[in-house]
Order: sequence, then C-alpha cells, then structure tokens
Amino acid sequence: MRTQVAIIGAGPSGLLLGQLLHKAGIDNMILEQRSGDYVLGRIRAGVLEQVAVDLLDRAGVGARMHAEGLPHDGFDLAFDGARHRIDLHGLTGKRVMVYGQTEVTRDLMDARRAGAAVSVYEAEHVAVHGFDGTRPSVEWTHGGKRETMQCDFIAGCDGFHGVCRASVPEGAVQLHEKVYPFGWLGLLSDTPPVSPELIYVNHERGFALASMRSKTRSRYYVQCRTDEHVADWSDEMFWAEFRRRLPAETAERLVTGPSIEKSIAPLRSFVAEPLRFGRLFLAGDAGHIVPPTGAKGLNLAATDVGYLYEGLVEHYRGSDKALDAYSQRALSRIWKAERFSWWMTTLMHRFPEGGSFDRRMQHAELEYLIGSEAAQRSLAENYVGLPMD
Ligand code: RFL
Ligand code: PHB
Repeated sequence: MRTQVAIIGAGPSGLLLGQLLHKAGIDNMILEQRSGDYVLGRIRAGVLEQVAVDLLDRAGVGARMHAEGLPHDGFDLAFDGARHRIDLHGLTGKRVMVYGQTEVTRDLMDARRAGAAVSVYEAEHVAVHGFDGTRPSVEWTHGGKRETMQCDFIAGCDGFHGVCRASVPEGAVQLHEKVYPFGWLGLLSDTPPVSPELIYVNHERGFALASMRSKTRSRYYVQCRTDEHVADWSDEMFWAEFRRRLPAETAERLVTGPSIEKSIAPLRSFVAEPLRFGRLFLAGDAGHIVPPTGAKGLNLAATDVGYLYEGLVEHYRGSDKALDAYSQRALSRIWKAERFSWWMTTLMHRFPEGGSFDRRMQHAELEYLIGSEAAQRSLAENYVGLPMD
C-alpha cells in the first residue's frame, strides 16, 4: 500500500489537511485511534478566527458554518460586578465566528466520506518509521491485523498525547512548557445563552466564561482546582458557582437546565521546536498547546495546516521552498498566540499563590484596558487573529 501523505489523527487538524490535500489532488490517508463518534463527542473549541473560516471555505466545507454559525462583533470583559464591551469589529474591522469544533469536525468528516478518501478509525498501535530518510512508512493494527503503508510524508496531527512527537529522538526536539495551577470545568446545556456575546469574567472566586454553541445552546466554564473531579460537581453546584461569578444583573437573566456534557480541562502552555523532522511534520496540538482563554487552539491548528498544505502543494509542483519554511513560519505565529493566551490567562484567573500585589496588577491592567483604546485595539487585534504571514 502507498499514499503520498499519511496523516495521523482525525481531529480538526488531520481532517482539514486531508480535505485540502484531497481537493488539490494529493493522495492521503488518515489513521485515527478512536471511533468517529468518540471524536465527535469531545466538546472543545467554539470560536473561529477569519483565517480559520477562510481555510474551511477553501476546503469546501464552509456552507453549514455560514448558515448556522454566529458572527460576533465583540465580547465583554467583566470585573468588579460590571461588564465592559470590547468592540472587535469597531477596533479591527474584523469579527469572529462562533461555531463549535464538533460541527467543524462533523462537516469535515462528511466531506471526507463524500470524497471517498481513505480514513481508518480505531487504528491501534500506530507507529511511524523512516521519516529521517526518504522512505517513511506508517504501521497500525486494525481488526487484529497489522498493516503497513509507504508514503512520501507523515503529518503528525495526533494531538498533545499522540505518537508522532513521541517518536522523534529526544535530542532533536526542544520542549517549552508552563502548567497553570487551575483548570476549567465546562458545562454544555440546551438553554439560551445568558448574553448574545461572550463574557470573560475576572472574579475573586475565580474566572468564569459565558459562551455558546447556538441561540439555544450554552457553553459555560468556571475556573476550578486541578485536583477536582467532574463527578464531584453536580449540575446544581455548577450553576450556583457560575451564577455567583457573573455580574448581578447578568446572573438574574441566567437560564439553567440539565447538562448535556460536563468536563474538566487542565490549562497549559506548550511548544515543541522545531515542527519538522525530516519527512515528519507536526501540526496542531501535537506541536503546541495554549490555555483556552484566548480561544486560539483550534485556530492555530488550522493555520499550521494552512502552511503545511501550501508546502506540500508546492513540493508536488517541484519546489521545496515553502515546505522548508514550514516550521519557522508556523512557529512565528504560534509564539504570538502563545503570548496572547498566556497574557489573557494571567489577566483573568485567580492564582492560588498570587498575593495582593498580583491582584492589584490584574486590576490595574483591567482598568487600563477599559480606559485605553490603544490597549483595547491590541487585545482585539490578537483576539480576531493575527494575519498568516
Ligand atoms: P485533537 O483535536 O486533539 O485531535 C488529535 C486526534 O489524534 C488522535 N490520536 C491518534 N490517532 C492515531 N494514533 C495515535 N497514537 C493517536 N493519538 C492521538 C486523537 O484521538 C484525536 O482524534 O488535535 P488537533 O486536530 O490538533 O486540534 C486541536 C484542537 O482540538 C484544540 O486546539 C482546541 O480544541 C483547543 N480549544 C480551543 N481552540 C480554539 O481555537 N478556540 C476555542 O474556543 C477553544 N476552546 C479548546 C477550547 C480546548 C479545550 N480543551 C478541552 C482542551 C476549550 C476547551 C475546554
Ligand atoms: C467555547 O465556547 O468553548 C470557548 C469560547 C472562548 C474561549 C474558550 C472556549 O476562549
């Protein structure tokens, strides 16, 4: 068996790369360790930058996103019991699209099925070989049978815990990591969003975020400790905690209901450098993690894929210039998003070790933000997404 590009992982990075390559006539196969239903059951990102929207359009999967997604022109920062709007569109001329990662994934899966491109779900013991030479290959077990596929390139789109980064010799990769002393407890419910735009709340009991998936489905988060378990949080406890962190007038309008999903995500910043090892390329969460506060993870995954796609297309047209530039181009954008996500996380959360000085600094920065158009413009420019250079 042979393919041009073997893609490991059928999350948004792997599926988007597969679809873009398929449209460009480049043969590829996707190996995913989980089932399709499992992948669709993970509730994650909700906010897309314009560059991610453009890439999904280029992949030919934008129709439902444009019909059902919610374009947002701004969001609110809340602290000291009051809300302050950041006018994204007024400050940058751009907006973001609220459309869940689950829906992006579903659209990409549907398109892949329609294009009859090969995907193997529930592929066990995936292994990547020979990427430091000219004849890479991938191996996996499916239905008890060991299979091998030769390829030109391997795309490691297998997330933070994947096999690709772990297969690179230790000395060839440098890892940069920061783990935050808290997590996010998220709840999804079929209740109307408490506000038509997102609200990021800095509260003395900890951060809270009011987000949504549609006009009838809410996605809410509260900062929690890293040693907490979802099972210890009843829906009632979640709603009571979330309500306490909202400004009073907003809390009055909160509609509660049974949860459809509840989960805890730890927060970390992480970057692997470089992102290329011979004929193996890392993209998305396989190469980097951002804390979700800046809503950048899925967007970075999409832009990595955009750069990699350009490189692969040019390779098959006879030039390796863009492929050789992949790691450096992607990392330049990644580090800026890492900085923004770290900054917004530091600004909005309660740090268990933080003393009164740290809290005063947060407060001064929030006050500065709401009083300075220059500061708001910088926040807005990063939130809507920096351009793909
Ligand atoms: P994924 O989605 O983790 O997919 C990787 C896939 O690889 C598979 N895999 C393997 N397959 C074969 N063999 C192996 N050995 C394998 N090991 C792993 C996995 O099963 C999986 O299917 O990575 P990808 O595609 O790079 O996508 C990244 C995004 O999922 C992630 O960055 C975002 O969800 C982050 N994120 C957000 N990003 C945004 O842009 N905007 C947001 O609003 C936003 N909110 C969030 C988020 C992430 C969150 N959590 C839970 C971490 C909110 C949360 C709560
Ligand atoms: C979400 O809707 O899940 C979401 C939105 C904004 C973020 C993080 C998560 O910053």
